[in-house]
Amino acid sequence: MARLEILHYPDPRLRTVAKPIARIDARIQQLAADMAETMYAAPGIGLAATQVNVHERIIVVDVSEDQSDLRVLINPSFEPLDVQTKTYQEGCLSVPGVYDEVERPDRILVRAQGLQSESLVFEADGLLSVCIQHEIDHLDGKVFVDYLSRLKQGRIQTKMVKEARQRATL
Ligand code: QAP
Ligand code: CO
Repeated sequence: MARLEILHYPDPRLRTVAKPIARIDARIQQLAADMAETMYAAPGIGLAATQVNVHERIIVVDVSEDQSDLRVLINPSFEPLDVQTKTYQEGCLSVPGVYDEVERPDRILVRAQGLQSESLVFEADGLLSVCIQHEIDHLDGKVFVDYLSRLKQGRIQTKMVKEARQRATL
C-alpha cells in the first residue's frame, strides 16, 4: 500500500483524457488499493486516477460516514434516468479549499467493471450520483471549476498558483 501524490489545479496533466482499462490484473488491483488509501488519508469521498497522474479509467468512491462503502469502478459510464437536476456544493482533492455549487442530473444509471472484471450496473442518486459524475469528469480531463463562471475560474487559478508558490518557497 502507498499514498499517491495528488495533482493540483491548474496542473495541465489534469486535462489528460484517460484510456480504457483492457485487463484488470494485479497492477490495477494495486492501483485501486493505493487510490483508496490516498482518498481515505486526505480525507475525501472520491478520487479518479487522473488526479494521481495515472491516465487510465478507474475511480474510487466512498460516500459513507465511516469508510464502509468503498466502490472501485473501472471503465465507468453513466446515463441520466430523468430530466431532474440537483445542485450540490462540490469540492475536489485537486482544488483544496475551494467549494462551489454545480448542477448535475440527480438519478443516474451507472455501468462499470469491478476488480474481478465483473459487470456492475446500478442506480445512484444524491451524493453518490454527484460524486460518480464528478470523478468520471476527471477521467475526461474535466474539473468541477470548469462549470463555474470565468471570473470565478480566474480567481481560483490565482489562489491555487499563489498557494503552490508558497509551498515551493517554504
Ligand atoms: C468529489 O471530493 C465531490 O477542498 C470528491 O481541503 C466532492 O473528496 C463530489 C477535500 C463533493 C461531490 C461533492 C476537498 C478534502 C475532498 C478539500 C473530495 C479539502 C480537503 C474532496
Ligand atoms: Co475532483
